[in-house]
Amino acid sequence: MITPEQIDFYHQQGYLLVEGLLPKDEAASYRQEVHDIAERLSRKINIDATWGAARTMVAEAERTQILHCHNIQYYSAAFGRLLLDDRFTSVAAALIGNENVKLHHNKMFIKPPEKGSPFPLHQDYPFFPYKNGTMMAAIFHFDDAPLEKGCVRVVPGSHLKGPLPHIAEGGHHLPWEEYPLEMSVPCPAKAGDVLFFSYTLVHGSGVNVSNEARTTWLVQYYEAGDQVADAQEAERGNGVMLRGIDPNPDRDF
Ligand SMILES: O=C(O)CCC(=O)C(=O)O
Repeated sequence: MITPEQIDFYHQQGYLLVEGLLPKDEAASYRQEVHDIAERLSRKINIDATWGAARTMVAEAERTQILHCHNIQYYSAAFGRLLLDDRFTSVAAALIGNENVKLHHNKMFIKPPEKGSPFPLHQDYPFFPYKNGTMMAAIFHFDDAPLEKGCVRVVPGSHLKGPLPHIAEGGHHLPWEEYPLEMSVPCPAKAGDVLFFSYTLVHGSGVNVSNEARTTWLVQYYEAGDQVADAQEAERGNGVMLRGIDPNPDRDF
């Protein structure tokens, strides 16, 4: 469990790195699962998810890649179990301030060695606006993510500004001139650490220039009573209860 000081830090800064949420050997086994999924999928489809906007952050000659897949609980039961794991959901609930937590979606990322794609600074809000703004992300680190691996970077306290206008083209991102990547603070992490943050926190990441892959899993979740603010793309898995109950059930399948 986390301390009241950690909860206060989250509310003031918009993020919280929980160190050692998973033991290193367990993180290593999820790392292998993620790389195995990427291997199986890559035989059939292109799973590079580099944003159009990220392409302009690196020279054409240094073309980068990020391997990704959404909702990997459909590809390996290990992630179905981890989604419901009390070590994760207890922190998620404490930071949301509510015991009822719903999944929005999740996605694995492998930033390959020497050429792992960056993410321009952005909030997650414009991708899936919700009425009460309870949406959060948790990034599980399955291997070490120092600065040179293109670790996640944040602008502390930026969540307090609320939703900001984004440029939609090439992936919702903030204007470069006002929000260069350099204005953000790197959040290096170790295998087993989990970075929690609000979906109005400005964040991004740099290129992986190291000789090892960076392997992460991002889980996006919200307070179960929150509702979509406008029509948006349906996410497979959205609505699954991760903890507690749905206080307003409205469907009978
Ligand atoms: O994994 C990263 O480096 C950042 C991912 C991110 O910002 C996102 O998917 O919205």
